Amino acid sequence: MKYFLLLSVIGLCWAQYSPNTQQGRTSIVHLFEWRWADIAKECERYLAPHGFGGVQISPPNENIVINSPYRPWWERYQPISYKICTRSGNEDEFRDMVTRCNNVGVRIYVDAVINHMCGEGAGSGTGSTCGSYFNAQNREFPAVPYSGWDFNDGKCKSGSGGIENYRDAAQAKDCRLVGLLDLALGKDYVRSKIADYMNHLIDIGVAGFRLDASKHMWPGDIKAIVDKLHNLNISWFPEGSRPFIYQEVIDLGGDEFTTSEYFGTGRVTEFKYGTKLGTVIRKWNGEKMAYLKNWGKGWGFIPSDRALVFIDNHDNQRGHGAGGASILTFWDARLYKMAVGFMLAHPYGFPRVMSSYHWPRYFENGKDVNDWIGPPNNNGIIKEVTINEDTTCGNGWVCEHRWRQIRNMVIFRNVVDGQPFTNWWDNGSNQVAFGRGNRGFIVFNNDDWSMSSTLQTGLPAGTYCDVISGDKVHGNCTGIEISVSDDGNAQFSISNSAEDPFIAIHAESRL
Ligand code: QV4
Ligand code: CA
Repeated sequence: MKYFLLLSVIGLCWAQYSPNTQQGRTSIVHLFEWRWADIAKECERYLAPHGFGGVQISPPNENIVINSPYRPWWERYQPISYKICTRSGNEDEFRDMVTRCNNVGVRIYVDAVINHMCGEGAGSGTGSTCGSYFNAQNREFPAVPYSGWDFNDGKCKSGSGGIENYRDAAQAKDCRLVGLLDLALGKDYVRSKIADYMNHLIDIGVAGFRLDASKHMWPGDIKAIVDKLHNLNISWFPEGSRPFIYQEVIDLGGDEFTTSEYFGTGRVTEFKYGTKLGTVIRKWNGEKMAYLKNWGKGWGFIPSDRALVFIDNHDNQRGHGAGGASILTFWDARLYKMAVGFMLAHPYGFPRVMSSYHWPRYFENGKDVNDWIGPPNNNGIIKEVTINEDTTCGNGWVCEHRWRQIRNMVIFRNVVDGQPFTNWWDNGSNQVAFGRGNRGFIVFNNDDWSMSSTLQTGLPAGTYCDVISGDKVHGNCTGIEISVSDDGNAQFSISNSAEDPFIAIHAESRL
C-alpha cells in the first residue's frame, strides 16, 4: 500500500513532463500552418505508420486578420477569442482531426497563446478569422469576454507600456511584448477564461500544450492555470493522465530570471540546443563534432527530463525570436539532416521535428525581408498539402518530416528507446560515432576528408541496412550495407562528398 502511494505520488509529479505519446513513440512534429483536414490525413497515411508520437499544431483559436502585410503567419499569435476558428479550420474539422489522429495513436499538442490578445494598434471591428468584434484601444474582446480590467496596463512599470528591457523580470512579464495587449494572468477571472479554453481542447482529446511566450508570464500564474486543467480524455488516455506542458522560454543566458523557475509546471524549450548544434555542425567559432561527447548537461543545458529540443522552430528559421544565424534549417539541407539525425539519435531531451513551407527568402542587410510570408494559399485560403508520387509534398509544403533521412531517424529513436548512450568515438575533429546500447549506432563525417575506420558498434553480428542512404525493403537494402562482426566491430567508410555524410543502423534495419 505504501509502495502504491509512493508510486502514485511519483506518477502525479511526473505527469506534465510526460508527452502522453503512445508506448514506443518518442518524438513529435510541428506541422506549421497546416489545415486540420490535412493533419488528420497525415496522421493516418504517414505519421502513425512511421512511428511519430504526435503533432504540434498552429494556434487553433480565433485571431486577427492582417491584410498589410497580407495574411502573415504571425497573425495567428494575435488572439481575438477562444473560438476554434482559424485558417486551419473550424471546430468540427478540429474535432475530426483530434479523433482520427488519436485513433491511430498520434497525439495533438496545441500552441496556446495565452499571454496576450492582439496588438495595441490593431484598431477595432470584426476583422478576425471568425468575425468576432474587438476594440484593441478599449481592450474589448466581447467574444471571451475581456475588458479593460483584464489587462496589465496598470501593472506595467515601463515608460512606454511595452517591454523595453527583456532581461528585467517585471517588465518582461507585465508589459506588452511587441505591443501585444498583455493579459492580467494574476486575476482569477482571466485564469478561468484561459483554463476554460484549454479544458475545451482537453475534453476534445488533445494531449498537451506548447505555452507560447511563457517567459512573459509569471511561473505562479502558469501554475494557477495548469492547476485548473482537466485530466485527459479517457477515450484515449489512462485515467488520471495530465496534459503535457512545454513552455516557450528563450534562455540563452544573461536574464535576471532563469528557465529553472518554470520546471514546476512542465518542460521548457531548450533554445541553446539548436543554437549550439548549428554552430558545431557549421564549424563556426572553432567548434568540432568531437566536442559533442558530453552533449546535454555538459554543455550547460537544462536537465534532460525537463527539455523540449529542436534544431529550428517557426520563429528562428526565419530570423524571429532568438537563436541567430547559426540555426540550421531546410535551406541548408545537407547540414540540417545531420543535425536532426544527431538530435534524434542522442538521448538528451524530448525532440520536436520541424515541418515547414517554402517562402521566397530574400535578405537585405542581413535580414530576411520576407520573414512574414504566410503559408501557401489561394486568396488567403491555405492550400492543401498534396502528396507527390515520390511521397514528398507539393503545393509549396517542404515536409522535412517526410525526408527519408529524417523519417528514418524518427524510427531509429523509437527502436533505441530506453537504451544508454554508448561506444562514443571521435577522431579529435569532426568524425564522430556513438551507439545506443545494443540497438543502434550512428556515424558522422563532417570533416573535409574521407573517413575509413573500424568502430565498436555494440550491436549483434549481422548485415545492417544504413537508413540514411536507403531503406530496408522486403528484407533488402536500397542503400549502403554495413556488416557487424561477432565482436561488434564494423568498418565504416564515409566520403566527405557523400550526399549525406552519415550512416545509421539499428536493430530493425538488420537484414
Ligand atoms: C509592432 C512594432 C512594435 C509596436 C507594435 C505596436 O514592432 O514595436 O509596439 O507594433 O502595435 C507582430 C509584428 C510586430 C508588431 C506586433 C504587434 O511582427 O512588428 O509590433 O505583431 O502588432 C510572432 C512574431 C512577431 C509578431 C507576433 C504577433 O514573431 O513578430 O509580432 O507573432 O503577431 C521573444 C519572446 C518569444 C517570442 C519571440 C518571437 O520571448 O516568446 O520573441 N516567440 C513566441 C512565438 C512567436 C510569436 C510570439 C511569441 C507572440 O513563437 O511566433 O510572435 O505570440 O523572444
Ligand atoms: Ca505577460
